[in-house]
Amino acid sequence: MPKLYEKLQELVPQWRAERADILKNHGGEKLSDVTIAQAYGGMRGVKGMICDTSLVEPDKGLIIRGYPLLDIMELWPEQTFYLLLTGDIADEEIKADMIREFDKRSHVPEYVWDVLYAMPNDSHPMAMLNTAILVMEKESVFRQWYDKGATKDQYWIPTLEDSMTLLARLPAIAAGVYRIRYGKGDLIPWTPGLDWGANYANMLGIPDPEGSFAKLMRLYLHFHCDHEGGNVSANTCHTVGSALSDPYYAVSAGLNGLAGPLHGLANQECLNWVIETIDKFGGVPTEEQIEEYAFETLRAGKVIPGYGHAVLRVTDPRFSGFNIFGKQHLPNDPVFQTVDRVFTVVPKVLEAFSNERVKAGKNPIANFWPNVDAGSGALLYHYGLTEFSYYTVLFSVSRSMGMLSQLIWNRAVGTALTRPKSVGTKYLKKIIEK
Ligand code: HAX
Repeated sequence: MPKLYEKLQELVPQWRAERADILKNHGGEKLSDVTIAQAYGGMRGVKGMICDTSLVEPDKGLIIRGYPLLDIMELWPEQTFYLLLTGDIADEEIKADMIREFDKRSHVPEYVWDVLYAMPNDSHPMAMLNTAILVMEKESVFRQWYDKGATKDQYWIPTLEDSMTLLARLPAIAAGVYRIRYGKGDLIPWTPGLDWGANYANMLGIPDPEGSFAKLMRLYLHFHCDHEGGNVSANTCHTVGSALSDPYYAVSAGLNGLAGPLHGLANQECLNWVIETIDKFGGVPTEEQIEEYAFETLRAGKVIPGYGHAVLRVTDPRFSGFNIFGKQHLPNDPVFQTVDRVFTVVPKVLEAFSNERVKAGKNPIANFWPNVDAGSGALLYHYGLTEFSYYTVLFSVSRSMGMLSQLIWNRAVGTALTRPKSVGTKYLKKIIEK
């Protein structure tokens, strides 16, 4: 029995007691008000759900179970998942237990490969990944337990089962998507005993004589794991899961949201913009050239990908962490150098452009700073992972840890079916008249 399961057996009753106590004694207290602008504006800032796995502070960024991300940069993804769920940092013994558990569950059924090989060869890698996840739904232990009449208080157990299996298989599936979609040759099998991140790196088939690409993959998978509960993918997974759809349905739904250009897909667009800048100016551009191209992009009505955020109001610590990695491992890489230079120029450009927007009666840009996607692509590119359209798949493998840990937590405490109330324009007009 994995140590994670034992730990959760201990924690779940405590979470339930805490929830019951809060509901009984404080259930009527108000969490937030909602304005009409928020209802039109993607419910930004409306506090309407509970998420314990992580928190995003506008002025600090990602905090996983109380630990600011940059304080726990060294964690391996196995520890990340354990931390998201339990709040504890797994020691070496628990980490080894998690590695063994993923090892045991890592075999991908043959029918998944049949489906992936049958997909059109211009399919988006995200569509391939999500299809592979959905096609495995028939194996859901949650669905089997539910059909056999499991009780509500047991739901988290088969949800954990499905989550461990799905996570264990994701690196092989995602690496398979890469090799199939981009004609990289045969699939590379999972290496027993190797950790989740290094296995993924190895199965992609990127040459890595010094093991630094595996290090990057562990970091990448750790950094993208979660971003509290309200972002598009987490919120979608939560909503679908609240109908007791099993984890295969729920995660696939969440990842379909991650495939949107304002969310996870942005990372394929960021590197594009950086490379375009290099191509346009024939090498690492000067600060003046970056400024010129940034204004050109904005005045053409486009966004600067990798900058701005719905919640953050500072440089994303994930960007800072990747920057530390880049300075250690690839300081002379021209793409990395350009990303670093863009960072010194674009916030000022966005501020100036935001002022122009305001003068023209438009919204200001709320955040001029880089988000996670601004720098990660340059690192991947350096190691030879140059297919931009694949980058969101890497993000997805990682983010599945966050979505699944939130799903398990919600099943454990018995969060209700999601059902916010919508209102129509007539209703708005009525309350405006009043
Ligand atoms: N470049 C140009 N304009 C920008 C901008 C940018 N980087 N960031 C925001 N704006 C604009 C918005 O488009 C919006 O304009 P309109 O009112 O004309 O629609 C205005 O500034 C106000 O937006 P905001 O309040 O600052 O930001 P939102 O919460 O609406 O949007 C986004 C947040 C991340 C979608 C936005 O900053 C953006 O489009 N950034 C570029 C794309 C990107 O990097 N996405 C990845 C985000 C990280 C992530 O979730 N990864 O999964």
